[in-house]
Amino acid sequence: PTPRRGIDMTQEQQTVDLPRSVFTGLAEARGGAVTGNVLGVINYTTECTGPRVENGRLTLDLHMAADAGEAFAEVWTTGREVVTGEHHGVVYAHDGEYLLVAGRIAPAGRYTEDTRAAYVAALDLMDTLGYKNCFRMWNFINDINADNADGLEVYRDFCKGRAEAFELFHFGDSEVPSATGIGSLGGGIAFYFLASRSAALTSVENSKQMAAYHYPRQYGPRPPKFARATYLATTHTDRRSGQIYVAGTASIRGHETLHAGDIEAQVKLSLDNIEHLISDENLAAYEITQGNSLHNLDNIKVYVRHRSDIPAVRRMCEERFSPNAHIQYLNVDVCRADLLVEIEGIVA
Ligand code: 3EB
Repeated sequence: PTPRRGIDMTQEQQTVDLPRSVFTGLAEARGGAVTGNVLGVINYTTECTGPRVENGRLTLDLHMAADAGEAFAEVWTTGREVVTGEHHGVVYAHDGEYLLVAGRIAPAGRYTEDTRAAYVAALDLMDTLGYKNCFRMWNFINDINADNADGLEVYRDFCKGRAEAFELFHFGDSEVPSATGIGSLGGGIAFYFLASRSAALTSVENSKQMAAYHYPRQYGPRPPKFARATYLATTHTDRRSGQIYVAGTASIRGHETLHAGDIEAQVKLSLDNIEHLISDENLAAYEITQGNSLHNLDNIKVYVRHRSDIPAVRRMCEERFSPNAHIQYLNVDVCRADLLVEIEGIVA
C-alpha cells in the first residue's frame, strides 16, 4: 500500500497556504463579516444541529454553551475557492488543498458501531477526494462520563468505535492525528476533522506523557487513538515555521491523572505539558526547531468541568499565554472523571 504520508518529491519546495481559524460572534460569522474563503463555520452554541451547508458554507452547531451570551463561532478560512458537499451523512468543504468534514451521531444507548460508521464515512471521503493527510480531529461527546446501556463509560464506548475505524483504514499509531475528545451539553456525538492533500505532516508525542494509543487496559477496551500534536509544515523542507496543532492536553504524566481534586495544580500541569510538547527540546526528535513557548499558542480553548473554577483557570491561563492570544473558556465535562480541565490550541 502507498504510504498515507509519503512526501511527494515534486512538491518539495512548494509553499502551501495553511488553513486559519478565528473566533467571532455567531451573528458576525453568519453575516459574512469574515472575509476570505470560508471552509466552514463551527458554532459553539446552545444546541447541537447539523452539520449542513448554509448560505454555501459548511456549518456545524455544537451544544457547548449554557446560554447565548457564552456562544461563539470558530470560522475556518483558506487561500482558495471552496466547494461543499455531502457524503454518506457527513458534510464537507474543500479547496483543493484542505478538507473540512463534519458529522454527527444521534444520541443512543451504545456508540461503538455508529462511531465506527460515521468515522468510516469521513475517512472514506478523505480517500475518495484525495485528502489523505488528516491532521486534526475534534469530538464532542454528550454524557461523556455516563455509563452506556452495557455499563461501559460513553467515552470508552466512543474510543472503541474510533479505534475500529482507524484499523479499517490501516492507520498506524504514528499516523493518527491530534484530537480533542471532550464533553458536550447535548446532541449525542458531533465531530469535525481537517485533512490536507499534500502538506507534510508529523505526529508529535510528548516525551513526558505515554502515547495515548499505548494507554493500558484500565482506561477502556480500546485506547484513545490520537497524537499529542500534529506538525504541519509550510514546505517539505523547512522545519522552522510550520503550524503545530496541539491536542486537548490535561493533567496527565505517563498515563496517570495527577492532582485529582486540585484545579490549580491540574491547570499548571496541563500548561507545563503543552510548554514541553512544543519546546525545541521535545521537538528535536522530529528535527523541528521553532523556539516555541506558550506565548506562541493561539486559538486556545480551555475546557473546565466546574463553572466555579473558571475565574481561577482564567487567571492562571492569562499569566502564561500571550496577552494577544484568543482564548475561549467552556464549561463541559472532561473525558476522565478525575480530570477538571483540558486545554488545546494552535501554534500558527
Ligand atoms: C488525555 O491526554 C486526555 O480521546 O481524542 C485529550 C485529547 C484526551 C484527546 C481523545 C482525549 C482525547 O488522555 C484526554
